[in-house]
Amino acid sequence: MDKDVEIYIDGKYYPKSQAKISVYDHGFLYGDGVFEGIRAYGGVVFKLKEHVARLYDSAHAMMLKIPLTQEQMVEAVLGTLRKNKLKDAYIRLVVTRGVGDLGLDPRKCATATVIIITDHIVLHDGEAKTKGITTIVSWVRRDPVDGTSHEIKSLNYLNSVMAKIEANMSGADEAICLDKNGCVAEGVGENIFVVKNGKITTPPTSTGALEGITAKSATALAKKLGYDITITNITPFQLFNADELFFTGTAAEIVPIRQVNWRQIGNGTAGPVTKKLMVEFKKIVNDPKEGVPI
Ligand code: PXG
Repeated sequence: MDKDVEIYIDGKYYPKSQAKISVYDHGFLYGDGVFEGIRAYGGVVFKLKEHVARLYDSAHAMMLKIPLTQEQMVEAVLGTLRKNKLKDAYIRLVVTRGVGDLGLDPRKCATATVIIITDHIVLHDGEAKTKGITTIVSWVRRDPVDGTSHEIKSLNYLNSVMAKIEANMSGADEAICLDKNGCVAEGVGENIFVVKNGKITTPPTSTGALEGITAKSATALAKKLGYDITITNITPFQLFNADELFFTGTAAEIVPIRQVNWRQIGNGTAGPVTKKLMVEFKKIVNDPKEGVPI
């Protein structure tokens, strides 16, 4: 765990202790950049091409030019994993606007900085997966889609960080964020799903939620199992009265939610639909058809 991993910065590798960027990098000064969190399971990088495509979509929305093609980026990620001899890993892909001056004008940044961190994955204890986690609905609203929406996976995560702090201070495991109209958007780094009377719903991305790659997989699995999935507005009331709730995300995978603002959800443990989806998800993560082999 404390081994010094080799980190890719602009085509070169540096040991973790020497992997550094300039304090004039606009990713640091202004949060001007994009990122992806990706996982490798048993030698397969789950949905690597989809994550890279989303990175480029985020960058395109910010008019940030990435100095590699998507194919070169895929190869760079695989190369970094091979260099570190990792088969199960957490991958953080970061592209910043690059080094500029002390003004926010991106035209001062000649080239983007590309960083690939591949590290050992820190697994959370199994209790969250079997019993479910506790949550609070945070006062921190998701930025609207015409603001710094989470549709763009940018380096500005203060919105999520503020909500996470509130969860921490409340003794809850995670926070749920509402959109500006008071409907449910997502977690701080997870999408959210509701199960009620055998039907599954999830909020639209128009509330400012990220279009989650794990959410898409979970949706496909649920459909395969015969469940109806609808994208619709969800109120906090509907969360409180759900039969089951679960989060999806690269870090979280599929995790049951057993409490929202001190209200018990369903029978207060992982529900049957969530459990079925967790089993199916585990089966696909290291399938070469679902990702790219290292
Ligand atoms: N919403 C937001 C705001 C996210 O940042 C998700 C949903 C889930 O998306 P995916 O595509 O991963 O299913 C995310 C993902 C972290 C961390 O360190 C956060 C994410 C990914 C990886 C790590 O908290 N966010």
